[in-house]
Amino acid sequence: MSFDLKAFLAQERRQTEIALGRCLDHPTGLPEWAGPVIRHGVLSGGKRIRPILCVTAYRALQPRVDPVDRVRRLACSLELIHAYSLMHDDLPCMDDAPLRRGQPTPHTVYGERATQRAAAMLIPMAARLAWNATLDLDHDARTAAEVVRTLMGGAGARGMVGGQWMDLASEGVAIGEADLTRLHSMKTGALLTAALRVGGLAAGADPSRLEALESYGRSVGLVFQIADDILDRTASTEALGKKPSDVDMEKSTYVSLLGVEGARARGELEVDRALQALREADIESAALSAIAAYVLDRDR
Ligand code: GRG
Repeated sequence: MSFDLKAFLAQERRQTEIALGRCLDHPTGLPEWAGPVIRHGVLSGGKRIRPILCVTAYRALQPRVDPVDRVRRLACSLELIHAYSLMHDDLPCMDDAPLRRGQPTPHTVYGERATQRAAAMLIPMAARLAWNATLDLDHDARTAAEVVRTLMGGAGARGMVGGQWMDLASEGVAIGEADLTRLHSMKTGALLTAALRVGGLAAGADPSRLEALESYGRSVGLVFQIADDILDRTASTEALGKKPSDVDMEKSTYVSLLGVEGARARGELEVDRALQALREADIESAALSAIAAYVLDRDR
């Protein structure tokens, strides 16, 4: 029987959004003004691919249905980090983007200062959520600490923030494929990889399976960026829900280095690597396999 990825993703996205809404219902210690800004940044659409990967990795190793809502709560911590990064990335001092997902970006509605600050509040909120949700899954403090370390590692200077820094530093500079891959492995790949590892840790995976999930994540992260570069060159503003930006910013991309066909071939190679990592660790998951291919073929 073939796997209906479209239905799976739609269902997972709905469940993730319900869980995200609950996480934001009673945030502790937030000033009142920050609530609407955070809700706008976190709840206005998106593919929710990071929490979906986290829950899907968990299910691949631990098919017990019972605690899936608690795993989903844990998975929301990844989306909070992702949301903060997009809120900052769209600010006038960065990409200066008025639109994301076809909707006005938070700073165009609430102003720059409020958006900067509210987005920063999402970082400790995500760490606290990851800690509490891991303990709620009956793991001990050691595992909870490892989950938080994984999340913050993916988000930090050796992960997403470091990659963003490299990206800013390379604007207007021609960089080769090796540097481009390093940059994106950090900027986009590290948080995706963290999502898989967090799912694996929640499922109590052994080190070899954790490594396989991370290897899958690294490959899917690259595929994700390659697809982004292809879409940036080939898709319309309406289809993307934002203005394509790479050419304006004079950035090296997989498409500028390899052409659309070459970039696609590179993406296909990486999809194969992702699937091989799962096979070698005996991780059978129709969903993870289908997601790897979808990430390359997505249209937004
Ligand atoms: C100032 C150095 C510095 C860092 C601040 C802004 C920031 C932290 C990091 C930005 C990281 C960034 C923009 C990564 C790009 C990730 C990416 C591919 C975003 C698009 O993700 P999708 O396609 O978005 O999953 P949706 O809309 O589906 O949620």
